[in-house]
Amino acid sequence: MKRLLVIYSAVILASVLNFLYAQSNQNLILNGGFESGFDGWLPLWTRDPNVGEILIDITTSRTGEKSAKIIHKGEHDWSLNTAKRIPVNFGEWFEYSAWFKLTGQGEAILCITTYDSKGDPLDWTFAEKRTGETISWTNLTVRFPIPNEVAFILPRVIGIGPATVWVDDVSLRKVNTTKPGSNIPKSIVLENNFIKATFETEHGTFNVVDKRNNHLWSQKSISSGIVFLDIKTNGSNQLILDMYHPQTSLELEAGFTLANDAPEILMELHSSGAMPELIHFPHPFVTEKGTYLVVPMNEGISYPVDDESIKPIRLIGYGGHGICMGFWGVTDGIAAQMTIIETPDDMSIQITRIDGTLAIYPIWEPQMGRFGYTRRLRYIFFNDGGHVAMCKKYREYSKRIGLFKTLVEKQRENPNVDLLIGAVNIWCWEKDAPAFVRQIKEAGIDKILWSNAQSPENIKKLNDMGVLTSRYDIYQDVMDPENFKYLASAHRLAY
Ligand SMILES: [Ca+2]
Repeated sequence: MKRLLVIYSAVILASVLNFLYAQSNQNLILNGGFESGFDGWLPLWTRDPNVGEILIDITTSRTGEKSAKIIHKGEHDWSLNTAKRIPVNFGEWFEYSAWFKLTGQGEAILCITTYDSKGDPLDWTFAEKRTGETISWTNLTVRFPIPNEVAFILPRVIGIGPATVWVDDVSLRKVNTTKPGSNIPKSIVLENNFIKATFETEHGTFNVVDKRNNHLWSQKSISSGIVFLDIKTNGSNQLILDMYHPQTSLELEAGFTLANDAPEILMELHSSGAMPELIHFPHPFVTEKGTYLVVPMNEGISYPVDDESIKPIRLIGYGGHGICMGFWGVTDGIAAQMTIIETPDDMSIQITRIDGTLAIYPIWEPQMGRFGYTRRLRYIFFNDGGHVAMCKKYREYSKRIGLFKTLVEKQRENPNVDLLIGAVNIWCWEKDAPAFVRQIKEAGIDKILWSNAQSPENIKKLNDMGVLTSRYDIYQDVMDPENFKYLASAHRLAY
């Protein structure tokens, strides 16, 4: 399902959330319970031909006597649309709800398609919520405000993959609200001796000028689904955004604080409550051709941002096969922008492509199903030093949080660390490792880390030759085997 880029304008609501649970109005969906057959609904659409059918099931219902039953055998998506687009106004709030039963591998998704005043679609799957297989009738409800530029909405039930899905009691109700409040400025400026950061309230993006070299760092909005409710300042150096995330029904507050005496902005994201979906925020800084990303994946990788062979990828912030240190950055070799992830435990970074060049933004994940603790990022701007300046900055930060330990300090505890410094890391399945290492040494390589398993006799021979021997052990799967059934996959043996 392709999601169209939607740009939300800021909405001020004088009293943000007291209306959410206010008395609901009438159901705007005709025949949401399918008691009159398919009155008010369009025929089922499927992406692949001849893979889906829909019927009224008179043996299964949540209320009344009937429900809609969709039998879909295709791998791709299907859609059941209401027949009429509903005219809406900027700032109005709605509650959209339906009940589902589902068997099979696929998913059912409650969502809204938004349209502008010309009738052109803006977002095919705004305010979506989804379910996989259910045990009994399951409710999906989403509450959302109408973003600026949206003139019509079309409530839909869609799905993806093979499944049998029953739908009943679909309702869309306008929620009583207070009207949007006074206007907010188009932009808000945070400025110190180093940088001038202008927050554009229309798109929710920063333009940051580094005053030392006049370099402009601009963010571009992604389709995050987040709606801004209120934007205010706290003193001259802090910007506070009140936001709403329809997919999770979470209220969010983001604070951006400019440092007094450094080219740095601290972002803090607060919320509380259950977090059933990921949150994509804030927007990425776009990159320019000729620059390169700096990503601490494994030993560290830099990606030319205009290299088309590099595919978008999501990297976890908290473990192997993700990033090994909590930061990312971009540089032209001199000027640089770096983001230190001060809370990397429940998040990922997404490398994406915007207007042809690579860029990175954060994705926040739940902490045991909830938003949990305050999430923090620190933007840092360099006028010189490129990726080396970034690394030095991270070194300074790692000292502050107690992660820093030099090789000299490690060597005091384990003299073999000396063998590691400057060593090649050999991964090799050669059975006669000593003979192979002898050849490597004859070729002029003195320092060797041998990483693959060998017999005890061979290990001793390697050690006697001055080779550091080790093996790749991971401990993430050391657990009661009874718990394996709760995991998607598990390594049975450390290797
Ligand atoms: Ca019904």
